[in-house]
Amino acid sequence: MNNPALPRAVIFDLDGVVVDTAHLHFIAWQRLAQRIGIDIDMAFNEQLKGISRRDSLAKILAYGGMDNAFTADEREVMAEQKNREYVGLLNGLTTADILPGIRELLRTLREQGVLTGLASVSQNAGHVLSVLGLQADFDYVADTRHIMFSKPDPEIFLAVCDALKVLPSCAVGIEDAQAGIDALCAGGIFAIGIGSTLRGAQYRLDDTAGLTWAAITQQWKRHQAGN
Ligand code: B16
Ligand code: MG
Repeated sequence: MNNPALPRAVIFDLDGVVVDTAHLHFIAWQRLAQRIGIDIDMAFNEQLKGISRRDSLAKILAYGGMDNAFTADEREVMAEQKNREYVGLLNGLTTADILPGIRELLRTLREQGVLTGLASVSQNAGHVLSVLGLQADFDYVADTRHIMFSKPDPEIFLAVCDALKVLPSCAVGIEDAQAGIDALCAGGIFAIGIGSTLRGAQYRLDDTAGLTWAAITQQWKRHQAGN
């Protein structure tokens, strides 16, 4: 099937695309890592973006040479501690933390009749959306309980396409994580990357401020034309 002249759906990542929570995940992981003697910095944190809680902890332990230092039960406790820390940091979250241009883009997508989906691997996604009052802005929010594989596997994005009844080739996905861009590409979804270091996206922006429907459709058309 040929791709439509305009995208039929836009699928958003949450942390780092809709809301400025990516640094809160980092702070919570950094505190946990410090307690067990592992130093992580923001460059390392890039590897944790879009990665599930359990897989993030595994990456941190491997980075600190502690792959085999803890039992499965101890890892569960550590992941739970990180989550408590993160949820505590979310107490300070307000609508001012919605990233620039996102509210306007969501409004325009509604006006244009373009479907909206959320593909976050965060188990706190529902809570964050409700704090921000954004629940009604999404036609479908991925249910992480039914997602088996973490990004860069395309499963979560394909599940959202399925629920919205839109072919992957008719959708756009917006991501701030390399794992997320890789997942979109693997799923055959037009990838928009937010961040200066991302590779492989069809369109890349340094931040969300320029993320307008006009810019998205312009890039979509350019891509369809093969430019
Ligand atoms: P939680 P996204 C991801 O959300 C974050 O990027 C990642 O840092 C975090 O570890 C993951 O959610 C799991 O979050 O511990 O709250 O379940 O970027 O997919 O919206
Ligand atoms: Mg993200």
